[in-house]
Amino acid sequence: MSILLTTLNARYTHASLGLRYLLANMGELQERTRLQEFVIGAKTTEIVERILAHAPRIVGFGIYIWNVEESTKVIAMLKRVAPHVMVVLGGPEVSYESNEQEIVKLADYLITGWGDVTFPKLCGEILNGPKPLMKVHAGVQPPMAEIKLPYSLYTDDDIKNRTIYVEASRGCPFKCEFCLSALDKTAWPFALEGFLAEMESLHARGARLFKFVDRTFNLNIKTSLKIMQFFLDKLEANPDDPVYAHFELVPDHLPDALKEGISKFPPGALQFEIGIQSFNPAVQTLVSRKQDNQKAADNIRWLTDHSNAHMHVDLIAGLPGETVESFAEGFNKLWALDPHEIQFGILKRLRGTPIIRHTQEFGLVFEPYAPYTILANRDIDFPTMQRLVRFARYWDLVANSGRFGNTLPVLLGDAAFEHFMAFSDWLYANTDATHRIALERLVAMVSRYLQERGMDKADADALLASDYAGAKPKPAETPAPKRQARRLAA
Ligand code: B12
Ligand code: SF4
Repeated sequence: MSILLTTLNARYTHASLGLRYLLANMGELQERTRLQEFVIGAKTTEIVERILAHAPRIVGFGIYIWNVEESTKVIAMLKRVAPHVMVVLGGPEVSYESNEQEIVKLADYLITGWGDVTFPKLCGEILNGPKPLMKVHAGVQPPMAEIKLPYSLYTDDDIKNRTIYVEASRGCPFKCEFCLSALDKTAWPFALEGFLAEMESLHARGARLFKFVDRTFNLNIKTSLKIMQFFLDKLEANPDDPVYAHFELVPDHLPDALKEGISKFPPGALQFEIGIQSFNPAVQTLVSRKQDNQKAADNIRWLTDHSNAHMHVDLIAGLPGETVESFAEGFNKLWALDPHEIQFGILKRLRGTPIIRHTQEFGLVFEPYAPYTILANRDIDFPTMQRLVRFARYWDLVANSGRFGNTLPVLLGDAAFEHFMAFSDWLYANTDATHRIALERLVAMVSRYLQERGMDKADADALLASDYAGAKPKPAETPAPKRQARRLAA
C-alpha cells in the first residue's frame, strides 16, 4: 500500500463523500490506496499510530472547518515521527487563504478545490517522478462525465450504520457572501441516469436514508422531479420498508409540478433543509442573497399545510446590517410559518468568502480560530452576541429537540423571540450551563420558569408531563441507519 486517504469526520455517522470520490478516481493507483476515517475528539497519538500502521508513502488529508485544528496537530506529530511520509492536503478549509495557515506550512503539498483528477495525478508524480516542483496545485475541474461515481465504495458497514451522502450536482449558481459555495461559478449536474443507477444499487444493498449534499436541489425542476420519482417508486413498491430522502432547497422556487410531487410523499419520508438566513431585504442586498421573501414565506406555509415533509429552516444571526430587533422580526415571522425546526445559526467567516468586504463598515469581529464565529459587530456587541449564542443552544435543546411540543407554545406566547430570549437569559443565570443539561433537569427548570412567570405548579407540571407522555421521535430523528441495519440483518 502506498497511499492513505484520511480525514476526521464530525461524527462517526458522517462518512466522507469527498474521500470516496478521490478513491473512486485513483485509476491504476486505486489498488495501492486505502481509506481510513477518524472522528474528531480521537487521541492524536492514536490517529498517528493508526495512520502509520498502513506504512503509507503518501497520506492525503481531507481538511474541513470541523477538523482543521485537530488535523494540524495530527500532521505536526506525523511529520515528527515519520518525516519521510508525504502529506497532501485538500478540502474546502485549505482551498482559500491557505498561505497563512499553519497546517499548510506543515504539509508537503496542497490541492485546492476539486481533488478528483489532480490528487491521483500528483500521487503518480510523487511515487514515480518527476517530483512535483510546486507545493500548491489548483484542482482541475473536469467535465462531470469524467468523474467516476464513488457509491460502490460505501461498505455494507457504512450502509448499516452511517449517513449515506449523495450528490446529484456540485456547486451553486447563487452568491450569498457568507457561504463558500458563493465562490462556485455555477452548479454542475452529474448525468442523471448513471446517478440514479447508483442510487438503485445503494437501495438494493439496504440504504434507506439518502442525504443529498447538493446546495440547491430545486434548481432544475425536471431533474428534481425525476429524483423524487425514484423515491416515490420505492415507497410505492415497498410501503412497509420506507426510504428517506433529505434535500436542501431554496425557498422561493417551488413550481406547481414540484409541489405536486412533494405532496405525494407519506409522513416522514422527505426532509427539507431550507435556507432563509434573513428575512431582512436590506441585509439580503448587503450579502448578495437574492430571495423573494413573500414567495419564500408562501412556500414554507404551503409545505406546512399541504405536505408531510419535515422542514428544517435556517436563519443566521450576526449578518452585516442585521440588528437584534430585525433578526427577532424575521425569527417571529418564521416561527409563525410553523416549520418543524428553526436552525438558529451564528455567522461564521469561512475562509475565502466575500463577507469580509463588510468588515470595516459593519465592525465585524470574528473568532480567529475555526469555526470563526462572529463575536461582535456594529449593531450587536459581544455580550449580546453571547446571549444569541446561548439562545441558539437552548433553542436546540428545547424547541428543535421536539421534547416540549405542548409546553413550547406556552413558553413563547405571542412573541416567540422575545419570550425565548427571556427564558434563555434566565436559564443561563440559573444553571450556568449551555451544553450539558440533563433532560430531567431541563424539565424541572422549565417548570420553575413557568411558575416564576405566574403559572400554577400543578399546571406547569401537568403541561410538561403531557410532553413526556406524548413524546415521540420526530421524523428528522427517525434513526434511519438503524432501520437500514435491521433490514440488512433481516
Ligand atoms: C456533509 C457536510 C457536513 C457534515 C459533516 C460531514 C463529515 N464528513 O463529517 C455536518 C452536517 C456535521 C456539517 C457541519 C458543518 N458544516 Co458542513 N457540509 C457538509 C456538506 C453538505 C457536504 C460535504 C461533501 O460531502 N461534499 C461533497 C464532496 C464531493 O465535496 P468535498 O467534501 O468538498 O470534497 C472535494 C474537495 O473538497 C476535495 N477534497 C476533499 N478532501 C480532500 C482530500 C485531499 C487529500 C484532496 C487532495 C482533496 C480533497 O476533493 C473532493 C472531490 O472533489 C458541505 C457542502 C457541500 N455540498 O460540499 C458542507 C460544508 C463542508 N460545511 C461547511 C460548514 C461551514 C459547516 C458548519 C460550520 C456549519 C455550521 N454553520 O454549523 C458545521 C461544522 C460542524 C462542526 N462540528 O464544527 C462548509 C465548509 C467550510 C469549510 N471551510 O470547511 C461547507 C462547504 C458548506 C458551505 N457551502 O459553506 N457539514
Ligand atoms: S447559501 Fe445556499 S444558495 Fe446561497 S450560495 Fe450558499 S449554497 Fe448557494
